[in-house]
Amino acid sequence: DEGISAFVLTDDDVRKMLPIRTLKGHKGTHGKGILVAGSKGMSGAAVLAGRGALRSGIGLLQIVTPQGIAQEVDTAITEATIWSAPGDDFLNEEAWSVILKQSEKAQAFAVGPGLGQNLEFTLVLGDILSSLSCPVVLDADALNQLAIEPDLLGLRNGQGPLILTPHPGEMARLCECSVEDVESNRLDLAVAKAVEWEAVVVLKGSVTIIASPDGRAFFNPTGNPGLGTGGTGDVLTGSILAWLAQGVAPLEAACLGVYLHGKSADLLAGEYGWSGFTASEVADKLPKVRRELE
Ligand code: NPW
Ligand code: AMP
Ligand code: MG
Repeated sequence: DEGISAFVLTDDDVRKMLPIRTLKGHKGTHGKGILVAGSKGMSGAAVLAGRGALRSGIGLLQIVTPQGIAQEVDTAITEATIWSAPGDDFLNEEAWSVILKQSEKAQAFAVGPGLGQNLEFTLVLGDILSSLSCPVVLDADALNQLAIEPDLLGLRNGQGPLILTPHPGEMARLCECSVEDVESNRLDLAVAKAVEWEAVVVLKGSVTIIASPDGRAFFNPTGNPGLGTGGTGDVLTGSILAWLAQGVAPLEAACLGVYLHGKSADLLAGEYGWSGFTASEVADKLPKVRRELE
């Protein structure tokens, strides 16, 4: 489409997006991020997103998760602090008071991995979008809630930056079309929706597209089919959260997150080929690929 400026991300582009560490930096200056994630049977999504955030250098990670799985999440991810919110299997509407209490000092939020389908959370999502002025990443079940209740997006209304990270199935639900429609029209659709929703749209897939609300788009050249395994998207969400918390601007945080996530998978593919590495391993290689880029 001649109206769209699209670029392929390079090492040089992404290197410039990395936050600079100073000798006196500490966990406060490295940023605090809040992850709202997990439900019964999907505590792993919260753990993997948390791992993605920690391996991307977040200063402090706080996880808001239903009390029924809080112990599991706490045990699995030693470095994060856990805020258990009311709810055995899923977060309920009382989660908002916990999130609000945590929001004061946070630089960024990520919401959605493993939350499950739970209508009570729709109200919480509305509060998040209308009240939090720091960048908010919406993934997985937060996107599914948006697909059911599209009016929620209007609540953002310039309140603060928004980043959406749909895979083609989630994008199809959001756009009320088929996965085939999404896949045959990826660039135009990602850009149109980024403009319409005033959000950075990360349309995941074999070539992930990062679309900016100003109409630009970036193709990600890293990654491989080994990423087609459970939990890799959750790791990406946590990683983007961490770049935001470290002060990287929304579009750059999305590009940085996607690019390094793919590089990490490419490093693993060098050892294992295009299958058999896991989402946790993708998270764990992030510092190494970041180091190689610096
Ligand atoms: P199909 O089958 O091809 O028609 P869902 P989910 C499509 C959590 N997780 N290209 C595809 O459609 C997540 O965080 C928890 C084309 C497929 O059927 C969520 O909260 C884990 N199509 C929750 O699970 C680890 C594609 O979308 C459908 C596509 C549900 O998320 C796993 C699947 O999407 C998981 O992350 C592509 N590249 N990608 C844990 N350990 O706790 C997807 N589709 O129904 O949104 O299910 O993505 O698994
Ligand atoms: P999710 O479906 O939310 O777990 O996200 C899957 C992640 O794996 C996204 O970052 C996708 O871009 C990535 N991914 C899936 N399949 C491929 C592929 N064939 N090539 C490169 N990346 C992929
Ligand atoms: Mg996902």
